[in-house]
Amino acid sequence: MAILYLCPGRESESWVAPLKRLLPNDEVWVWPEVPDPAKVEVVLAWKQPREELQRYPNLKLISSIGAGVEHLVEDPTLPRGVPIVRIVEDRLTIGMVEYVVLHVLKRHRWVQEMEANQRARIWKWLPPQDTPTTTVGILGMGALGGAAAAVLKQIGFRVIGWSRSPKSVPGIESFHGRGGLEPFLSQCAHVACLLPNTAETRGILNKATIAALPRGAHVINAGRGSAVVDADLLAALDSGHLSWASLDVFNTEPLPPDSPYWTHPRVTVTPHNAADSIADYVVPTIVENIERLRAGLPLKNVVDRDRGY
Ligand code: NDP
Ligand code: OXD
Repeated sequence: MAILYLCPGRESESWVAPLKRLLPNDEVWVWPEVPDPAKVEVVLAWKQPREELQRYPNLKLISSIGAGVEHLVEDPTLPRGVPIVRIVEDRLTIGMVEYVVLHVLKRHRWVQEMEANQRARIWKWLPPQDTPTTTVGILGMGALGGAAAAVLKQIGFRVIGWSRSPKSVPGIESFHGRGGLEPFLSQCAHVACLLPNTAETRGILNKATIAALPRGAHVINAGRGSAVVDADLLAALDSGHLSWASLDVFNTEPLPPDSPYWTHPRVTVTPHNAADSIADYVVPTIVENIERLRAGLPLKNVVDRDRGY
């Protein structure tokens, strides 16, 4: 079998080395060097060129090398019967939990105000905010959102979650579906968006839904930039309706130099590095799926193409 690493623009060596080590009897090729397309049975893909995946007549498995899969499910030329899997892995999850907790705590403990005061040599006591009565909402209670919710709960916050399907998570009030969105948002002092990029989630943080947040709320987005209508978010920051936005993902990446986010006084920009796929840890999970494929066992972390995630 040949395994093809098809991730244009990403370095390949850290992926190819563990693949070769764990699959010594298989060929591992790095696109665009494909000696025999008919031998390719597994593709590891990230932002692959459209139509490229049609070139492999014996393809049996497509694995994203990240948690997100919009680059795959939105490619209409993808061979229909081939399963798509994605990454759910502890290091990735820990990274996202750290990111969400970091940004919630920075606001909760007035870090931005205190840093500004330090720069101005101002000794100013700021009142502690009460943790158990501060509500953090998680938009997208999946692998990453669910883990962040659990840690925030453990710290002592009141945590609520919103997802597509109803959930029953002890200690976390759950909302679901379009009808549950505004009742959920209306309670959030902080809202962290960890939604995938799908037709249903695009623009979900817009003028109307942002207006449903309490005045002074803090928006965190580490899912996908497409969830946010930028003009509406900026207007809410400028009017004071939102106190801060912590943004790791953007409608255009890299964030263009003229984006108002760069210089906005109440925005924290990070360059889409909330959580990274680290090859040494992710490759074994992909290899497990390859072994399952060979053994005819059910695959793990299968994507539902129609749902889009
Ligand atoms: P999951 O598929 O495990 O979770 C997605 C969650 O979103 C689920 O709870 C799902 O609901 C919910 N959801 C999806 N569509 C809707 C909808 N229309 N309405 C309400 N809820 C919806 O994904 P992960 O947690 O693993 O990852 C989430 C996203 O995080 C990825 O898709 C990726 O875009 C992003 N990401 C960002 C990174 C970064 O560095 N910034 C790194 C890694 C991932 P339900 O549970 O009912 O299915
Ligand atoms: C992912 C990402 O989807 O890094 O894994 O954004």
